[in-house]
Amino acid sequence: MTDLFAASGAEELGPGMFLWRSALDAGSYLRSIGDVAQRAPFRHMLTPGGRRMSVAMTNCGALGWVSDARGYRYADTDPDSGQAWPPMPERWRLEAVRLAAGSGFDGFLPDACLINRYAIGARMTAHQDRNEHDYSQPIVSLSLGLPASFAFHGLARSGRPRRVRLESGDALVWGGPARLYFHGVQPVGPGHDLLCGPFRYNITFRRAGPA
Ligand code: MD6
Ligand code: FE
Repeated sequence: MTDLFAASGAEELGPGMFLWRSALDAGSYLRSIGDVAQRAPFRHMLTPGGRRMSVAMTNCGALGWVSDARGYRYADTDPDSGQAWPPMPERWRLEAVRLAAGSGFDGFLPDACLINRYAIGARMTAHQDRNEHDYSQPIVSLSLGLPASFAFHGLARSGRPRRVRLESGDALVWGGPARLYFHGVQPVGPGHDLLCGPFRYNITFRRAGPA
């Protein structure tokens, strides 16, 4: 932890990666997730390779991340309903912008918010987030519910990753030199969270379209 960020409460995991422990009111987020999911239900998308993802997903905001046989991309409508994604709650947007600024990324303009739901055993294999237009914009990632081990490499997938345990209420901000790091989530272990039950939720804010 550097002295600079110790005062503000963030731990600098590496260049461009900031971990804010216990930064969030998990209960308030969970209620808003329920509102989004009522209009755009969680679904297990197909990978371009034809596998069903173990993580269930939905989106809010102007653009939503989707995957199907045609590939990964952002879409301005929910392919299951043909309707626009539910709006991004303004409180969420403000908190994402605040966390980004507190991590040194001023001027974050999120237009996409992906909500991941992990049941016990669900995981995410190592990937890069590179479907966005502007890599100068950071990613803000919020964790709720069951803990998970988040693994990150560098710019290559090879080698042993570093691991960090993400707990309910933690926020991870990354950008700059870390923006294109490979990363993934180890299978979520059995457990029961007081608010979220047998689930982990991850909310990621991104600038997907041109700034
Ligand atoms: C997750 N997160 O924590 C998956 N990507 O469930 C991500 O894939 C991710 O947390 C980019 C930046 C932050 C993230
Ligand atoms: Fe990612």
